[in-house]
Amino acid sequence: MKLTKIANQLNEDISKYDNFLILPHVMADGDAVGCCIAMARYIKSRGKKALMVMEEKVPYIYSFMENSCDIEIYTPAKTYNYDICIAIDTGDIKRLGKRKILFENHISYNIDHHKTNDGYAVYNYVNEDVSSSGEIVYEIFQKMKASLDHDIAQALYVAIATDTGGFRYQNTNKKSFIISARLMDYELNIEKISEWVFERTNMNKLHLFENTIQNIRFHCNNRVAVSTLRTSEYMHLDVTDEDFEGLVNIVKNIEGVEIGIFLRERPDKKEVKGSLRSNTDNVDVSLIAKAHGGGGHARAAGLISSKSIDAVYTGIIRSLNEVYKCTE
Ligand SMILES: [Mn+2]
Repeated sequence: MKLTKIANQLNEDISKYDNFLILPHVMADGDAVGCCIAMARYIKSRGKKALMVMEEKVPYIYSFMENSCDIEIYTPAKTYNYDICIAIDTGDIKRLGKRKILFENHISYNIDHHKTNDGYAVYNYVNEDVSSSGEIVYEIFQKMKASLDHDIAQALYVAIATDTGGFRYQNTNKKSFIISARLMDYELNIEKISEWVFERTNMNKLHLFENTIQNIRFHCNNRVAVSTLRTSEYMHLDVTDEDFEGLVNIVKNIEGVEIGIFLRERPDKKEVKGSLRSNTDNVDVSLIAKAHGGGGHARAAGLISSKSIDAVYTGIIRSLNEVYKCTE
């Protein structure tokens, strides 16, 4: 679907229907949380009911936006009454976790920027040429001539700022700055937002840093760096999924490294979560991730696997050995 078409369709549906569910992907990041808050708050401003339904609670670093809209953690036993379901920043239906059942038999929207998106909704808008879903949601609002407010602008700014790594990653483009500049019209407190989202740390996170650095191993003439965290290494710490965000950057940022990979065991779910980053146009990590059950972007991709951490590690290195034509 084209941007104008999805915007018109959504505009009509907001006028026509009363109850909306807004869904970010599992282990929601700043883009997903920000976009969903913006969308839920906007729909509510049109006098309709909009509930953002999360798989897990809002990560602490985004909790300062929690009161901007109605948010709940998904309860399978509960009956949700709604007409329309909107997934944002969610590359495929599996990324909705247990909530994928909410998507069935309803009018559904899929608004996203992951190039591996397979168009799983009734109405799909996927644009892989933008930095973030935040840019897309902003443009949809523009087309709809939506009136924004401080909290909507703040949520969209967080979406764009986090997916661009604070306007540092390769996906940062002119439009990311222009849209962010326009959002500044709503008197955003950039210092406060940045402190919440980018600056804060704690002792538990420092322990994760320490172990991540200790476990770094190199492959393919030091062009590939991998670090791992096993459950046994962090079970004693009071950490949640969000505390592992960004650890992949430790390996990605090493001088000379082209591919940085971070793998960790998730204790409760008996699965392995992997983050893959590429510093080069020569290697598209979304293809490597896809080959191992994940997806994402050329420079940043991820996967969740039910195999052992050693099996995932070996499999990924085997794929990269083929790409780099090396043997270790
Ligand atoms: Mn995103």
